[in-house]
Amino acid sequence: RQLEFALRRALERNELLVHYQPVVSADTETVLSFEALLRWNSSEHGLVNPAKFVPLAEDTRLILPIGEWVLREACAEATRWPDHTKVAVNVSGEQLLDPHFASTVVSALAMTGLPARRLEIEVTESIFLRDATTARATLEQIMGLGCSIALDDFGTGYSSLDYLRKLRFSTIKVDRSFVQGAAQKNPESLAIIRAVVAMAESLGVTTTAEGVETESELDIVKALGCTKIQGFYFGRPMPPEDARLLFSPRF
Ligand code: G
Ligand code: G
Ligand code: NA
Ligand code: MN
Repeated sequence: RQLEFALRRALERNELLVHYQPVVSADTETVLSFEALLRWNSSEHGLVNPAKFVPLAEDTRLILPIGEWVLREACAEATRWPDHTKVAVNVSGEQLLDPHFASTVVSALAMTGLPARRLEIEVTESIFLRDATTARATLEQIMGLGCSIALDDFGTGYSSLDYLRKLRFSTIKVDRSFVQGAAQKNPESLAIIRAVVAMAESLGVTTTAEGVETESELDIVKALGCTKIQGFYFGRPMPPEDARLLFSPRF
């Protein structure tokens, strides 16, 4: 395929970029972290949607070199932020099951000088479907380095609670579909967010409400007790220069 051929060249042609989306505290509305989100500006295909090229990168295993690049790029960028600010990097199953993944993380931290406690790795439930034992072992290695692990898109996959018992996630990210539902007073969405927040609290895990776009969505997820908020309401994924400005005093 043509897109695959172009993606093979994307790294060396410097066509890949990382954008950063703020995650704020529900209490103080200050920035706690940024999620790194990959973007591809292809010379042939223009801006390509990650929903399209990330799966292609996974199928072709190009996600391995690309993911390594994202990790280094994001860690390097985070060294410019205030010391308490984390960066969250998405990692696919292909990356996590790669035997070199842990050493990729070690070298990204070493090369950039970012302390491990400032790097969060985001995984989805789907990584546990293929080889849960290896996935868990690798995540434990990463946690051993001092990094934290977030469980992304919670509630949309298989939602086995088994890995919540076995792994110490630092954050559960409540999928945007529940946030939207809750703001529309959908009783099932409300009940599910309540249950997730209660479970997270008793496990000592924080919760991030994803995809908060409106004030009514913000109000409801705050009322439900989510600890962190991410979404267009506070900021879209933005170039690193713009993300840095969020730390500068405004006039
Ligand atoms: O950026 P956007 O909001 O459109 O993201 C679309 C999808 O691509 C999300 O599911 C996100 O997790 C995934 N994605 C974005 N950046 C990365 C990345 O650096 N690595 C991996 N593996 N997935 C990513
Ligand atoms: O799968 P993951 O949760 O990693 O993907 C994050 C995706 O959600 C990115 O594509 C990002 O651009 C998108 N996103 C983040 N905030 C919002 C939001 O408020 N509304 C919508 N529609 N999408 C969002
Ligand atoms: Na994510
Ligand atoms: Mn998500």
